[in-house]
Amino acid sequence: KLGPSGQASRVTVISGGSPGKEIMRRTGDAVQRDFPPYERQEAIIPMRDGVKLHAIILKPANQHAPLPMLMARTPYGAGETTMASFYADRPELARAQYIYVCEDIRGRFESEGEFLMMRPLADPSDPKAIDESTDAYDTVAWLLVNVPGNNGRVGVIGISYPGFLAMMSGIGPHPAVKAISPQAPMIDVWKGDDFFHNGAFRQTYGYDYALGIESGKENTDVQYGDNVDGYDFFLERGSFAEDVRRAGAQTPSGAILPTWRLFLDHPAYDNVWYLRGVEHHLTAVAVPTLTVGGYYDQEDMWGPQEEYSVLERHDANHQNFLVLGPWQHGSWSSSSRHLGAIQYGEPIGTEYRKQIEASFFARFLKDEPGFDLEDTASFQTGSNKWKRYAHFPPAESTPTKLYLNAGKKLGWQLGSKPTKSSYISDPRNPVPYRHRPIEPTYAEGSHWGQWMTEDQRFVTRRKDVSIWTLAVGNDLTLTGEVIADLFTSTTGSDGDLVVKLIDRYPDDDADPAMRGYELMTNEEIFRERYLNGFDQPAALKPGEVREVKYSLHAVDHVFKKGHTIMVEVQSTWFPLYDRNPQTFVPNIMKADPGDYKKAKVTIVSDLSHPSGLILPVVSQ
Ligand code: PG9
Repeated sequence: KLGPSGQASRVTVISGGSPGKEIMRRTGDAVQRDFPPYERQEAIIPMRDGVKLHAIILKPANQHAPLPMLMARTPYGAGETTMASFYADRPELARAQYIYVCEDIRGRFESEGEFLMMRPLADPSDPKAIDESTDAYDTVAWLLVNVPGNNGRVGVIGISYPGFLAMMSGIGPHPAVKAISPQAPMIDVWKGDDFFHNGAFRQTYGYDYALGIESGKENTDVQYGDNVDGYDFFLERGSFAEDVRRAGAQTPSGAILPTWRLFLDHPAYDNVWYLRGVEHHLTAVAVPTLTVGGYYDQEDMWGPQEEYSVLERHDANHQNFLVLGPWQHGSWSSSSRHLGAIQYGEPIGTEYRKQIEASFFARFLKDEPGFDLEDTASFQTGSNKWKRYAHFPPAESTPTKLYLNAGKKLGWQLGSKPTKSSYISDPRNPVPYRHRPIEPTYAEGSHWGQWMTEDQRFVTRRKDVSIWTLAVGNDLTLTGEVIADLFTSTTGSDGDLVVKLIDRYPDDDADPAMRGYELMTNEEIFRERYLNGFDQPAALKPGEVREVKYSLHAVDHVFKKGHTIMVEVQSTWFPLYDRNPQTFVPNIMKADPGDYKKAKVTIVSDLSHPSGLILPVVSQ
């Protein structure tokens, strides 16, 4: 059965026997690996409030000396799939010999208690209060006493939800926790991770993920219907409230799924989301922390970048490390030499796992030499080279504005001619975010994992997309954060802006598959009702020009000579994001069909409105 986690669902054990010799199949390549034999045990671990959590423990069968424990906590089932992920996703760690522990979190699979999506941190002054951090603490305390042969040190690792749980283990950590690796952790599901980005609701993901995980203790497959394209499915229903109504009873009691309820009742960044925002609680680097993220992570790209940069402010002891690469969600566990159309030239996941991940845990859990990362490792696309930086972004990265000039040209100087570009954004005909048909997120054969590297030519001819270009004369290296800074107006009283930075390959590229290819390097949405603050939705004044400035996240890419830089702006990105009615309504989740109106969106660029992208230029 496919689980909601891309990570967990990619590996299937097709033949077992001795746990030391697993034969595994990954999407696309068959792998047989030999591992030292491990013995499997199950444990029931009491938490401070009496709730018992279930865990699986794998111990190397021929263990001669005390070993550290490597722990993952998960909502996706600590059973076979997750155990296989230890062998398949982290073979270097499996071979290096750790006592591996995988625990079902509260309310999931075989653990007792209630599951709460992204459980907020509890009040630390209340000794009875529980959260994911106290559960990790209690689990470690129990393991130290009850698992013979451990060396008294624990590392915590996980991707995505388990990445968030790894980060939680490092907040008020048990003293035995000596290293954590939050990988693609969601840090704030409203600001930039799974459920909203800058206030725009991730309709397909919010719908699919909550249904997949909250309709029962185990994962549920989500269907839209036979041959139903998600674009039509969500367009026909309209608002999210209508999606929920049409889904019917999702729980035995008939209650609405708890996370759907949160979406419906808390569309803005109120206390419900603020308390779940991990960034507000990161006040110390309590243990060495190796954060890993993908430049093409379709789920949690924001989390790792935000986590690293907040921790960096508290990193007096240089224990905050970052690895970024052109990976989709969790794909550093694969040995692939490419992601969709992007060729890396080498299996960069394997290199990362061997040279950084395995040596990080060996250093902090076993005192072995070899971990030589000063601060950040990043795989730079375009040059296809690993880079190491003393800080991210590196000191030599200079924020430089690339202006939107007249004639749909980009320029390093603001043009002398004022310019305006307009399009009609129609919520009844929204711009698709990827090629259709759009399958349920985790359905078999879904293209969810690769959409961010899709060739954008499928939308560039649309009339509701504005484009500016610049031919690249010399190789242009960008390393750091890209910021959109646009001056826009709309005839509506609400609206969304979507900005993409694209590397267009030349028509005569040496690789025939890449000729004319339009590869996004950065992209993001902003819901303009939140221009005064994420907790203060307000109507826009029709026709008024306002500045919309927001982050398009980090990049490490060389735009090669002969390529073209493109900036694209549009106002819908469907059904990844719900449609903005473009008429201000108090709660978009509950908008009526009549609220969705066409609007004319204008992007202005002149002396007093210098629209452009602020780029982290390293060299050109
Ligand atoms: N991206 C998934 C997720 C994390 C947290 C909340 C909701 C979804 C995951 O793969 O775990």
